[in-house]
Amino acid sequence: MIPQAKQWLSEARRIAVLTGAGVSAESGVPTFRGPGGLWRTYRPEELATQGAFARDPKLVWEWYDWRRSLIARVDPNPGHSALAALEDRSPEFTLITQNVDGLHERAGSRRVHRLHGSIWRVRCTECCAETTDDRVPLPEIPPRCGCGALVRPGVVWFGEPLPATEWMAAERAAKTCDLFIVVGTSAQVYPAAALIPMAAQAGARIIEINMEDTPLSGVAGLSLRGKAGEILPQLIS
Ligand code: BV8
Ligand code: ZN
Repeated sequence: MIPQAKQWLSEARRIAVLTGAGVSAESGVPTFRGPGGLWRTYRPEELATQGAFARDPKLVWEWYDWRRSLIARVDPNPGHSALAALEDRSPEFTLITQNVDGLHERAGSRRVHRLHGSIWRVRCTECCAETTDDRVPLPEIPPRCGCGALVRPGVVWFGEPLPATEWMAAERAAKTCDLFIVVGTSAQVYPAAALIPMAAQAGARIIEINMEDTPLSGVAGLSLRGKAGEILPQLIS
């Protein structure tokens, strides 16, 4: 399967990649739905919402502060680096990520479309000022804006629309690429997962890299079972 995937890679002119939490797993960042992905007894769908934040901003920020402190201690893994190397040598390359950890950027990826925002951005709930705040741990929880109001994490919560420019760029890449590589996502969160059938519909070849089957594995022409940090470097070697 690897030789076939390498062949597709060499023939591709326009490459798009969609990543999920699985590409950061080997860096030590727990995934959302896999083992160790849970935090205390909560599920992401219970905490990553406006309702949870309105009810208990302190609890939601404790979760984000825990994740931020963990992410600050880890490094990009060979999977992130392989994608950065692939960008450097491909004429047209678009990286679309659902991750908010910033590890693609730290690995050297330049054109990254972050569909779900960034855990390092914070936005004021009153004056909407958005800034980068990468202090770990946060000096006060929940953190406040200079105007005195609460700030929220600069991520897209369940029930919230994705940033329009990022989504449009992702759609355009899915519709125009000739190779779409899906790495480390359970393909359960929409509209991000819709990019996969969208690319297939537009005639792109689909390669899925995952430890296990996903609901959209059937759409992939090639499914490479294994760790992203091991498979991606093989693909670009
Ligand atoms: C919206 C940011 C509308 C926050 C996140 C019912 C049916 C269908 C859809 C819905 C529904 N009910 C509600 C919806 C919509 C909802 C949704 O999709 N829900 C799902 C749960 C059913 N979507 C939304 O709400 C979206 N917004 O629809 O708005 C709208 C429109 C207009 C106007 C107003 C409103 C917003 C979705 C974004 C939510 N925010 N994150 C934060 O991070 O705190 S989503 C969250 O899940 C993360 O971003 C994460 O990236 C994402 C997806 O998870 P994965 O990345 O796939 O991670 P997961 O753990 O699931 O899987 C890991 C995979 O890696 C596994 O497959 C595993 O096998 C693999 N793996 C593990 N290790 C490795 C590996 N693979 C390779 N190598 C390894 N080493
Ligand atoms: Zn403010």
